[in-house]
Amino acid sequence: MTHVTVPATPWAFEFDSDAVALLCIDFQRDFMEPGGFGESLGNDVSTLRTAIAPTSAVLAAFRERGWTVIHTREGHRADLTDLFPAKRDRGNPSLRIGEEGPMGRLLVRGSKGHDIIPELAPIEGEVVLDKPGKGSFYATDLETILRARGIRQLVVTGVTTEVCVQTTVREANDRGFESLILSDCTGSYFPEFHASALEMFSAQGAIVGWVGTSADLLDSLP
Ligand code: TIU
Repeated sequence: MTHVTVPATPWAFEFDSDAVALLCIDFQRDFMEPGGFGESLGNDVSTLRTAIAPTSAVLAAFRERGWTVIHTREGHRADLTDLFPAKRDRGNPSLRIGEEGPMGRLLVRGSKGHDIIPELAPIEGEVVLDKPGKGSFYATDLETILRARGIRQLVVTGVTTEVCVQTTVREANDRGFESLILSDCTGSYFPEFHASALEMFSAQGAIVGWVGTSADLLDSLP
């Protein structure tokens, strides 16, 4: 077991290696590549790509040390029985969830668009968690998996900062888990939302969590 202290905002984030997990949230083609769900909403998906290289470095560091890695994917059953009409019918996208796009059916499990991008693809032994909502705890067994392994703290990466990352770290916080959100390993289609979500996490004495960088984390590892 290794004890690690990472410089962070509002103060250092400390964790034990056997009680921490790296969470990689929704690095899926549907959000990161043209032709997917993110683009159907009118977004420029290239804005998220800056998160790939730093997340890849953190992933490599966790893998080298044999520390827990968990990947999440937002998506639905092929028959869409777990898709609320309120989610399906929201807004005026060019394609709706479940409709056929260039990467298969949008946000449907098993389609190409639902896959995690090859740069950050899971490897054998890592947890891959499918979720129907924005939060990673809602309607999943994530809390059970974390508690079964004695995990109390999360290093959080993923997209998008103010949607699935924000929802997940708030859910984690209310369940007693502590999160270090890596600013350069998260990304949003809206730079101003990215910046303000990060500020909200660590304000008021880490009311939701801690914010740091991949460089500070990597420099802190033995
Ligand atoms: N639209 C958007 O910014 N995000 C999502 O719909 N899902 C995730 O953040 N994964």
